[in-house]
Amino acid sequence: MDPNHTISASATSGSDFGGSVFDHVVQAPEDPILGVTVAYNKDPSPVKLNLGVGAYRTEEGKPLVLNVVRRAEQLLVNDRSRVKEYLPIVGLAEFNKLSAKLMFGADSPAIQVKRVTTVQCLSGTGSLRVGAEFLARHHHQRTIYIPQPTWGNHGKIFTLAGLSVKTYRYYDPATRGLNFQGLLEDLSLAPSGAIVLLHACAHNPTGVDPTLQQWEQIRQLIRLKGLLPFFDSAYQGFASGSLDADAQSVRMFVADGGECLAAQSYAKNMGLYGERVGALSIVCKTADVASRVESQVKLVIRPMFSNPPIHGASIVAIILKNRDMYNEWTVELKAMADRIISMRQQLFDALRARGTPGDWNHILKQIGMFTFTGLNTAQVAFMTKEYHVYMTSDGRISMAGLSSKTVPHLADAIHAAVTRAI
Ligand code: PGU
Repeated sequence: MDPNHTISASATSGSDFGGSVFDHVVQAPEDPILGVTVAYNKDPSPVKLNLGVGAYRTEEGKPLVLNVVRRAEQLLVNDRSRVKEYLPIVGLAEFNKLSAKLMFGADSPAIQVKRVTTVQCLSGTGSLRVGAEFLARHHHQRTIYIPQPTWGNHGKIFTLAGLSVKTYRYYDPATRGLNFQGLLEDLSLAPSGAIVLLHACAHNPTGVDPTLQQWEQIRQLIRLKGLLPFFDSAYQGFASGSLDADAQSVRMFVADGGECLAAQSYAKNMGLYGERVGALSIVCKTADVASRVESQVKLVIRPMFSNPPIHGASIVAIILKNRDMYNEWTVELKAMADRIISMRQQLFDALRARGTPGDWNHILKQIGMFTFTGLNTAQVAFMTKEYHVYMTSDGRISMAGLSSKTVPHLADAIHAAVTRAI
C-alpha cells in the first residue's frame, strides 16, 4: 500500500479541506449571569466590583471555603479506605438520606414511611433538570408555571427538558413586593395537574418571599387545583440563617400528605459551588409509588451523566452526620447570612447619607443573597461604564459580593446613576 495515498487525505494536503463544517455556526451571546463575570475579568480597573454572580465573598472580597468543609476534606484525604469507585446511578446513599432529612426535617413522617425518593444530582441545576426530564416523561400535564421574574436559567432548563413554560405574576415593581393577588389569580387559572415552580426561600432575583400565611394560602390553592409543586431550594440557611426556618415552605407541602418535588443545592449554603453537589427529592403518596418513581429517575440519569461525582457528596455526608461538624456548619452559615444582612444595612445607610433620591427600604426588607434594586438597564450600563460596577442588567446586585470597603463605591455609583443618568 502506498503511504502517500493515505497522507493525501489529510487536512494539510489539499485545498478541498479549507472550509469548516461549522462555518454556519454563529457566535452565541454570553450568559446573562455568568457573562457578567466574563466582562468583569476583562476590565483592568483597580476599583472594579463584581456583584453579578451569586457567590459569597468575605469582607476581604475573597471566595470562602468553610472551615468545616476543610475539616471534612482532611478526613477524606486521611481515610485510606476511601476509594474512587463509581457511585450508584442515584449517588451516595448516605448523602441522599441526610439531604432528605435536611430538607424535610429530621423527624419527617414522609421520610419514615419511605414515600420520599432522593437522588444525588449535579447541584441545583442538575437536580432541576433531572426532575424536569422525569416530569416530561411521566407527568400527565407537561406545563410548568414559573414566577415572573425568576432565575434566568429556569425557563431554559424546563423548555429543554420538554416541558411547556408559562409564567405566573410574582413581583410588583410598584410596591417592590409580592404581587400576591396576581399570583393567586394566575395559579387559579392554571390547568389541573400543571407544575408550579416555587422558590423555597430567598427568591432570586427579587429577594421577596411570601409570608407563612401567604404560603399557607398558596398551598391550599395548589392542593385544591391539583397542581404539582416543584421547589427550588438553592438558599436553605441563607435567607434567615436558620436551616429549619428556610425549609418551612417545603415542609408545609409535605405535612399535608400531598406530593411535590424539591431540588436542593449545596453551592451556597456549604460554599461547594464548583463541586456540583445537590439532590432531587420526589415526595410521593406512598412508598410503593416512590420506589417505582426512583426506578424511572434512574433511567433519566444513566444516559445523562451515568452517575454523580463522589467527592462533594462525601464532604456533605461527613458534615451532616457528625453532630459537632453540623453545629460548626450552622455557625459558619449564620455568619455568612449575617454578613449579607449587615451589607444591606450599610448600603441603605450609605444611600441615605448621600441623600440619594428614592425609597431604598427594600434593600433592608428583601431576603437572601440579592437586592433587586429597581435600577433600570440604562442605569446599570452607566454604573458599569463609569464606575466599573458589574451586575445583571435587571438591576440585581449580589449583596454577598459586597464588603464594608466597597459599599461607598457602590453607593456613589447608584447615586450618580439615579441623579445624573437617564
Ligand atoms: N436555583 C436558583 C434559584 C439559583 O439562584 C441558582 C444559582 C441555582 C438554582 C443553581 O445553582 P447550582 O450552582 O446549580 O446549585 N444562581 C446563582 C449562581 C449563578 C448561576 O446563575 O448559576 C445566580 O447568581 O443567580
